[in-house]
Amino acid sequence: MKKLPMCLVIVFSACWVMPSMAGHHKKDAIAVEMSYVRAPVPGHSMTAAFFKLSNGGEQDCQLTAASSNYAGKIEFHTHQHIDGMMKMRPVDGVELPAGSSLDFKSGGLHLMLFDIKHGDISSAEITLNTDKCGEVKFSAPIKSIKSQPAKAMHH
Ligand SMILES: [Cu+2]
Repeated sequence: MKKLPMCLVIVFSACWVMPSMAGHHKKDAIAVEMSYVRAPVPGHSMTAAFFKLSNGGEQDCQLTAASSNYAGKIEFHTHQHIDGMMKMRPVDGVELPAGSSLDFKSGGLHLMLFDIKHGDISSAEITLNTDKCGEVKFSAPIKSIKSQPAKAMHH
C-alpha cells in the first residue's frame, strides 16, 4: 500500500499538464442542469431563472455577472427573512467553490431578469461570467409555471 501516494502524485501532475495544453479545457468544469426561465406574468417585464450549477473543477470560482439575449439586465438575487418578511436582495458575487454545487431555485438564490423581450421566444440564451472559470453559456426554456395557489409571488 505504500506505493499509492506516489501513484496519486503522477495522476495529479498529468491532470495539471493536460488542461493547460488544451487551453480552453477548463470551461467544462462548470455544469448547468435543469435550467428554465419562468414565463413572465402578462404585462410584467421581469422574471426569474432557475437551474442547478456545479463546479466539478479544482478552481474556486465566483459568479460575477450574467447576461442574456432575452433580458436587458440580469442580477443575482437571494431571498432573506427580514423582520419576518421574505425579501429579495441583490448579491454582488456568488461563490462557487471547487467541488460544490448551487441550486438557483424559487424562494432562494435565483437569477432576476429585467427588461425582458416580449414575443414568440421559447428559450433564453444565458451567459454566466466568472472570475477564474471563464464563461458558462446555456439555453434555458421559458416555461409557464401554473397552479401555484395562494403563494404570494412577487416576480
Ligand atoms: Cu429576484
